Amino acid sequence: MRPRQVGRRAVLVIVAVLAAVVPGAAAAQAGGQSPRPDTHCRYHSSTGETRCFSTLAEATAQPRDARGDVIQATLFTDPDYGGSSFTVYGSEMCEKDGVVNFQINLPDDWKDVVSSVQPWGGCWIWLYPEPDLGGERDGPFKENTPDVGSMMNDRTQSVGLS
Ligand SMILES: [Ca+2]
Repeated sequence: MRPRQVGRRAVLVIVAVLAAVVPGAAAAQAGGQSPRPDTHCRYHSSTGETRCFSTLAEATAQPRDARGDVIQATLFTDPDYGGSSFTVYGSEMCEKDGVVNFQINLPDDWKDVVSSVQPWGGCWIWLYPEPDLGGERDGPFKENTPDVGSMMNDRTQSVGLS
């Protein structure tokens, strides 16, 4: 009996800690259409987990996450890498094999807001106006791009990494 009680308490403590460090995630869900200003999230495509912080430096502090996953891309809501950001961690660097190696459907509050992008991990970024890589895409964005251009500005709903 005693070990089980201890275990339950430990779980409660962990839940409380998680709730304390991810205020942005809760606020984004409650807020609806767009991320809160100055919310910096990291999305782990291996697990589907998203965690948000108050600065980009916090969101990208680990070149590799706890699973060893690498940063593949950062998306920004404003031009010139401003506003809120969404950093994608994936299982490995992209290969230059002519196909999209990774794809991400953006959460609802990150749809139709992306204005600038930074590729990492050897990836090129493709932006799509519909979920599941649907619609007429733009890219590849091979380098830091302070303005994704009129075709895809505030229209991205899914992202391909190649
Ligand atoms: Ca925008």
